[in-house]
Amino acid sequence: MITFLNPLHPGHAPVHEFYRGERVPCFEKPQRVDYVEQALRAQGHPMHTPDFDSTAALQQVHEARYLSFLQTAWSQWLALDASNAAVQPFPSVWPVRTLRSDVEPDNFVAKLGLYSMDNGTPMAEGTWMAAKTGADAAASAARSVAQGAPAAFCCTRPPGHHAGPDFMGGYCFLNNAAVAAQVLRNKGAGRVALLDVDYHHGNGTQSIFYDRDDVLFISIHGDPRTEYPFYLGHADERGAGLGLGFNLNLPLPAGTSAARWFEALEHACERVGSYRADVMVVSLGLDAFEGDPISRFALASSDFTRLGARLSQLGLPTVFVLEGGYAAAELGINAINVLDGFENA
Ligand code: OKP
Ligand code: ZN
Repeated sequence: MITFLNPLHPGHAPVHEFYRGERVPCFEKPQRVDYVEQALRAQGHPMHTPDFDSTAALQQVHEARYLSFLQTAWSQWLALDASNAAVQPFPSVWPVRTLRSDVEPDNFVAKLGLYSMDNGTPMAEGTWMAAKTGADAAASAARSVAQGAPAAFCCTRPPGHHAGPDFMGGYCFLNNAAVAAQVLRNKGAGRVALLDVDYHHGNGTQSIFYDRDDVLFISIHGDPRTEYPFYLGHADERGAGLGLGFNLNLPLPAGTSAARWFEALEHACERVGSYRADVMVVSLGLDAFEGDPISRFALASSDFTRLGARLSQLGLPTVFVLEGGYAAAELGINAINVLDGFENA
């Protein structure tokens, strides 16, 4: 399967995040994509550099003031104090209910809070270029499918599905899957199905497309009553306005078996079929894996082959976009299994 690899992902390498109030090494680390790249190369999968600029699609799925903040965030951080080069910025204050988010403050940390949903999304010097080039990789994969490729894989980090119209969060800055869906629409697809199989609900993607009927969003994920991102992803969120009926959440309890997970996948596939999608984007999180250190589903590596095979039965041109998955050493086999399952079915 044609694969677009983000060559600048190693530039996004923050050192620590917070867990139970303590600093711990980042789960979302460059080795994740290194393992996937090694597995793809070992199988002789063709590997391409991003060759399509995502700027236009980014401006359609994100707000302008958020994009300009993200692009300049590191230089703003350094402008506070040159010694900030050695430390990571974190937000410490947020405009929750009754506070104003329409006025952008001058204070950098206040801006960071305005544009963040959590304090779990550390930045580094190369974050903007890594995220932007990752969005380019997603746009490139979408273009290749729009031009007739049966499927394409965007191999990138940081992930994207928690990033909303004007906020970062959950290790995500730019919503790569939303960019892919938007590029497919821009290139003439009438109806795009966007299926998110990451363990965590794709709140950012849902929010971006919530009032639209041209992109059907479906997500299978850990129940937000107990699982991140907590404040979105319930079954009663069905879309709004024109988009009513075009958002489908299938939350499952932490600890759900693979058998029950595949029942939810069946439900998702039925909806993709009834939507009569022209093309599909898959937010391919690999953290439904039984060995994932921060997630609680139970898919075995062989189940990822079954996932790929089931998706191929939909008969749709498909863009796969890598999202989460933190059992780094197993990401290679699990990613390969999805792609091989899809191609060999
Ligand atoms: C991103 B993706 C613990 C941090 C947990 C949230 C998980 C983000 C998952 N301090 N951070 O959907 O795989
Ligand atoms: Zn996840």
